[in-house]
Amino acid sequence: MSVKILIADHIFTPDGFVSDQAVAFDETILAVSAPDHLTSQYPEAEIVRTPPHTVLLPGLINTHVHLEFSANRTELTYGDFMTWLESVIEHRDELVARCDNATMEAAVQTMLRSGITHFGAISSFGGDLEVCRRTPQRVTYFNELIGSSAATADALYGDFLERLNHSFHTDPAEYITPAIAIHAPYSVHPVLLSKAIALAKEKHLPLSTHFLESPHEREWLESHTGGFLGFFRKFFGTDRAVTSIDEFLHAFDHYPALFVHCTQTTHAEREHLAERGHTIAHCPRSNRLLDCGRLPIEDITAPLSIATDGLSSNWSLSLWDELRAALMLHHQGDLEKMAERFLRAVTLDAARALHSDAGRIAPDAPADLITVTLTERVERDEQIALQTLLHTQEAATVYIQGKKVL
Ligand code: MCF
Ligand code: FE
Repeated sequence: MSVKILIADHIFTPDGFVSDQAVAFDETILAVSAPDHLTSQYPEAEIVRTPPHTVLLPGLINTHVHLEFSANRTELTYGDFMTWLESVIEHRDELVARCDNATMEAAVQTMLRSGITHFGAISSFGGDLEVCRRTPQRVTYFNELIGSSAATADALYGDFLERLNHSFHTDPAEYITPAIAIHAPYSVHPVLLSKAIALAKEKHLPLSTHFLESPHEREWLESHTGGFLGFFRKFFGTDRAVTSIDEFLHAFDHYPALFVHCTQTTHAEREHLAERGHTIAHCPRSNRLLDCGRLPIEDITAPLSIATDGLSSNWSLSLWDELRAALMLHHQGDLEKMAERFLRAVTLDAARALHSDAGRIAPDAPADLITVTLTERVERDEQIALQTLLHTQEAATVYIQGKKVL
């Protein structure tokens, strides 16, 4: 692939924004430097000049989305986690049946147009595999494991393994990586849990789990009471949780994973996640709609990813929309610093959680790049992250592995 030099007013690097610089890349980023310097270093390169007020960023990474639930608009009930979960069970078959490839492709396309070059797809059934194989984006394909009863554990594990194996057979032209998602502490039997974590560790697969999302979940795991008691009595004829918070959490101690939601964690649990090298994925709009509380991001020392969750608990799959919502939800704290932290949460920190070397504009990183063009000059350099976050709906151009896809 021939070398390109992309010149933009502002570039988001791992050290923050730099101005009046350029990036030289083929499939990989070669250098970040002054335009004159790069043109003499790469005299054959094609020069790409972007319009005034253009910001160059790493491609955005949405670590957590449920494509198979993309048909939902108004069917699922919001306002309380248990009510939502019951509505998922009631409408699941019909929602999944309506969610054909065209629906999922549209979801993936809107993500691409908004600048998402890589997403983590939580696959409950394997119905999204074809779409994930075909898309130009990178996909971490999280095969979901679920099953709380010992009686059905073997069958469910077998089904999970089959889907996982299926996702291993990829063409070199596809950008899909197989991975494992453990649904949640309340829904996965400890025997299945340890088998799946051992497998992820053995095969070095990205690993993810929903964790301490709702107050009901915490109450059920601690005291076997609350909203989940009625739920488990009704659907499973049981009245005891299969695991405890500590047992579940410690099962991940020797393999870093992506812990999604964590809205009901304690300070000590959040510290433990940080110590063990885990990443926390934050889905502020989903949390609000399912009444799960606010993740205290000011108390997180672990790397933070911000993700949309699925259309099962959101109205869009745009990370720009998600970041704007996060900025409003976390209404205290320095605005400029928070905006920069959020941009890092959808690039570098998200990449690490998905075992990717992208998410950064730095030499040797894969050339996953997007440009967004603001309509006017940003008066103060300290506000570039904030103003970009406030005003962007779609990317102007998108490169994945150096190839222009939009
Ligand atoms: O992240 C949200 C809320 N928490 C848990 N699960 C899901 C979410 N969106 C979709 N889900 C899926 C989940 O993957 O819904 C099912 C699972 O397959 C719920 S369990 C019947
Ligand atoms: Fe989710």
